Amino acid sequence: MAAACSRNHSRESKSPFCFILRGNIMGFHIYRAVACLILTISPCFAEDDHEMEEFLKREYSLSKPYQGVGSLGSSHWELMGDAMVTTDQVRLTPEMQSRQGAVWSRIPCHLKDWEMQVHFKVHGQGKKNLNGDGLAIWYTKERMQKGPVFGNMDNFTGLGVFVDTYPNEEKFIEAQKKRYTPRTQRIFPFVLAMVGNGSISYDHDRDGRPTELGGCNAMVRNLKHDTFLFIRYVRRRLTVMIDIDGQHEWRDCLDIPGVRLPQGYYFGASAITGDLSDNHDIISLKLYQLTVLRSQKEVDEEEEITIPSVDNIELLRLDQNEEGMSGIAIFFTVLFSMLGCIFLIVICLVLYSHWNESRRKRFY
Ligand SMILES: *[C@@H]1O[C@H](CO)[C@@H](O)[C@H](O)[C@H]1NC(C)=O
Ligand SMILES: *[C@@H]1O[C@H](CO)[C@@H](O)[C@H](O)[C@H]1NC(C)=O
Ligand SMILES: [Ca+2]
Repeated sequence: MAAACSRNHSRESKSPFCFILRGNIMGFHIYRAVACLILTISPCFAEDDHEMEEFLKREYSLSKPYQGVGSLGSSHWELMGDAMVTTDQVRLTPEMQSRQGAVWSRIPCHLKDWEMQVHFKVHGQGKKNLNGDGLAIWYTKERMQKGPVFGNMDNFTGLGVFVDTYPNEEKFIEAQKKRYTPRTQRIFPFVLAMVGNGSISYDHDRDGRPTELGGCNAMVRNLKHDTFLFIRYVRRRLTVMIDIDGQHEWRDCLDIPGVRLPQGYYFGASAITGDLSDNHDIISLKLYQLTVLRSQKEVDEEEEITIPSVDNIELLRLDQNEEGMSGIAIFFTVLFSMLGCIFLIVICLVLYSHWNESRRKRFY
């Protein structure tokens, strides 16, 4: 299993794919790790083990000193709305009411497999839940549009990953003097991913729950250390991880197969404030190209993708509504079925040796 961890990464110590051995909390991975132990075969890790090489693509990356960003024509990135560049960051919104700002790549991205590392910072005076509204990272067909979805248009086409810092739904229900049940309660800030096809609306009042692919909570505000978001798209698998504890460790946030995203979309980042506000800063966006082996069939299939979609989206929703089995529950289910199997095997062996012995006795 250690092999899964020693995969060469072209950059420092941040290897997000060491997460399984670092005790991940997501049930699926526990299950996978256990399955690997049981079967003691390596194909489990085949997918992650694919020799992947990474190359930083400067044309899709944004980093200090942000040379030419916001000036006409000379940079790969364009600013919009209230966004502005300083020496240390691209500030999407300042800590003021009713602002929105964005930074968009000028060049459509035709890479098949990529990962985006987002170094960001959300900070302000507001005490807990007296701040808003959050920021978003985009890979969409449209660019440079203003709107209500973290400063971008609604009914967007493509992928949005949101760092939502204000619990609209909870506040709305509280305002109606209804109780907010703990079962559905979420801790904010919350990271959430959504895929739009041009006619799916983001439900702002419900913090996007009806259309989410998954997410996780992430206490990202007012931290002294650096905070990162990691979005990986490889062979239609969308993985989002966060590194917000200052430990240089990636924590799993969501991992969804069957996400179909066309090529040639634009990367961007946007943020919005309302009655409540925060500074929403992007320190860097680093895009890595990944080279992955794929069959001709896969290549052909990918070329057919023209509208973003997610396979089995209904099942995904169903899963989330039922809250599913927790990681622990799955772990114990697997553990006990394993013990059950071993028990059976032992009984069989005992019976067999018994039978063997009595047969020998008969023989002599
Ligand atoms: C977009 O997705 C919705 C919901 O999944 C679906 O009803 C609609 O037909 C899709 N639109 C397009 C253009 O594919
Ligand atoms: C978004 O799409 C929905 C459903 O297709 C539609 O009702 C709504 O008017 C659209 N909103 C915008 C801003 O285009
Ligand atoms: Ca919200």
